Amino acid sequence: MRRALELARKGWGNTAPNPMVGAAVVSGGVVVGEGWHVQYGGPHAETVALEAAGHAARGGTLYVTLEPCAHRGQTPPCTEAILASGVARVVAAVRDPTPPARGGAELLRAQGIEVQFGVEADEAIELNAPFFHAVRSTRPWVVLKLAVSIDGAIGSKTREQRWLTGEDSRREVHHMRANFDAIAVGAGTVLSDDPELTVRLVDAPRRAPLRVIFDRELRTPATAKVVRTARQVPTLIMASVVGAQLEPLRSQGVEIIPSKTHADALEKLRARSIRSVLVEGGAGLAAQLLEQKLVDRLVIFQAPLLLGDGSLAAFGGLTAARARELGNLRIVSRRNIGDDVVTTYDVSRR
Ligand code: AOF
Ligand code: ZN
Repeated sequence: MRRALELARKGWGNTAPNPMVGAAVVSGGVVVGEGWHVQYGGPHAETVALEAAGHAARGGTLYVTLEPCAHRGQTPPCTEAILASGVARVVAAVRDPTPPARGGAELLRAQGIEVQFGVEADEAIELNAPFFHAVRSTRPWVVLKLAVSIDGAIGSKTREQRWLTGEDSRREVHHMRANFDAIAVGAGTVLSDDPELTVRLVDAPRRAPLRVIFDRELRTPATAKVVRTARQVPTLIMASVVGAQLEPLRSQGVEIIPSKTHADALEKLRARSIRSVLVEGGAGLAAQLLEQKLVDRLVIFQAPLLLGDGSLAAFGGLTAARARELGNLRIVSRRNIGDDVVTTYDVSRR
């Protein structure tokens, strides 16, 4: 199953809104076929692995990171390919939660195939978090990513040090971006950093993530990079005030979406099929989203340096009460990237 998860990850950035899925066929103790879902609309992982295995699949076990589908969508049902292959057993990491596709297990069991669930289930759900989240929420899956110093700051007093983390971390951020439907920042970050918010340094995803600015008071300048390039990569501004300052933004292709609150803004994004959002700062937006319980994962890149007196705290404005309520967070993963430490914390439903 771990191999199947590794295969699934090869679909990174290319399968949304469908999940990344990997599969391996094992017979006589050896892997006789492997496959993964390469691209949205293409063949499902199970069918690829079974085809690679051919006759060797007979009597074997199919390991797959998601319950095989029972529906005819863009491709025939995987349950058909499984029945035709002659495998005796299917081990799936997790149930498919989507109404048209689910139910493959029951169908296979009725045909005498043994079906098991639960192997590496947490990993499988984490890998496709937006896919699983979409069936139980009306807002997108929200990941808040910040780069911080040892002393928990995101910028120095004079704000002159723009990069805290190393080159490998920067590439990792672009890799992360490639698998999100949208990348968001607050207006303050646009004013101070003038970011591009595009996927560079890594292979381009199937669809470029949308760029979203949380800008209640419409402070985004018409000269910002995200505005000037809005016709190449769509840029949305979520604003609560609308007025004369709209025209210079709209005329460059920016779309302005009236929204009263952050929660409202997120629901409006979801209504436009945005199922995952990577928020990259700044401190103010980070604190507000955490305060308002609108974050699912916190990804902290910690660089080996200090920023000292007067530096900008990562969650400036977060109340002590909310911090206490958040309590000790569950660590989803932690690893070293170059000289930085990257930790993913679970903040959903807290
Ligand atoms: C995938 N790839 O490897 C598996 C999927 O849009 P369709 O017709 O391709 O069907 C998509 C659904 O099929 C998807 O939402 C999921 O429930 C199920 N399994 N999908 O794209 C795969 N195994
Ligand atoms: Zn399928």
